[in-house]
Amino acid sequence: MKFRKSAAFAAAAVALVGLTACGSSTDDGSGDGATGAAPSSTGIKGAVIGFAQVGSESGWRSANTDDIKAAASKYGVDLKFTSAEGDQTKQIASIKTFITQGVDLIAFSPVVETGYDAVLQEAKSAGIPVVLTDRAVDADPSLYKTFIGSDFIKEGEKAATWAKKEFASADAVNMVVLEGTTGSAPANDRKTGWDNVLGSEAKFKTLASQTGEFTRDDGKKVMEGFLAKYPDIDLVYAHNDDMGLGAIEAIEAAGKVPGKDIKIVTIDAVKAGMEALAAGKINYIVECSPLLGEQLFTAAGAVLEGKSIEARIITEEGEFDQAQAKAALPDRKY
Ligand code: GYE
Repeated sequence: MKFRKSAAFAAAAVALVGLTACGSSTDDGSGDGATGAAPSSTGIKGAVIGFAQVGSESGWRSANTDDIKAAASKYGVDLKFTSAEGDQTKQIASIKTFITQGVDLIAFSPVVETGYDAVLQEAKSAGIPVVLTDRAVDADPSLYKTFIGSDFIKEGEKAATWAKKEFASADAVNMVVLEGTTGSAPANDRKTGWDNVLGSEAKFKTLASQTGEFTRDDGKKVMEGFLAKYPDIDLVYAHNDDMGLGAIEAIEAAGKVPGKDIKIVTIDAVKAGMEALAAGKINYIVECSPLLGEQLFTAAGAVLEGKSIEARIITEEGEFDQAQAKAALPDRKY
């Protein structure tokens, strides 16, 4: 159903101006990728907003949850927050509960891309607007007001562009991939982005690619399996910092030096990831900002005031090597 998602992006290209925080390749290191106008208090103050979170799988997710809760209290939103713990069925059930409760607006970050058509239709029939944050969904774009979040394809492209340069003089690169949650937008798109840049480069050989569920524990376990099977890994591409951090533990336990014997590139730039980068254990991180609270309530406020908003709101994100991580860490917000 890729067609429907591209339709949403095409719509975004011709959408209105005013709320966009368009991606830039530079970053002030503060980790605050969220820009744009502050919410107008008329639409948002006292509004009852249901937010169905993915879960608590990573440092990114914790920062995202904290930011949404903080922004809700800053703007006087009556936030009904649920966490699906990675279970789509549970997430759909809580969206249905929000519909029954008659909340003013529903926001959620879809666990995976598909399977939300019916519940989105239900919200629409009940007259409750929906805003997607962080992750995209493959559904008719008329079923939600906007999708706020990063460009995950671009993130994968940035990671691969670094790898291409880093291994420019190598004849062959043996790579393993720690994928995010299977079927989730960031796992799908970070793979697409990587392949856009390196898919046709024969010298990059993918020895193995497996999900580590975006968690440190699974990243470690999967990496242990890779290390047992392949003695000659040159590069780990981890779809998030937490799995990269798990991989570091596995690599060290195997008597190798992460960042030297085996290079690591990850996505997110949460504090623990940035610390590992500053220590030379991760080699490069592409940023994905979890600070979506301001953008969420700005968009929600506009929707509740009956204003039209952009179909796609993109978050700013940067990239970090070791020196940039060291410079950015003191001001890092998460
Ligand atoms: O990169 C990962 C988290 O959807 C962008 O989910 C988010 C991803 C993030 O678990 O750490």
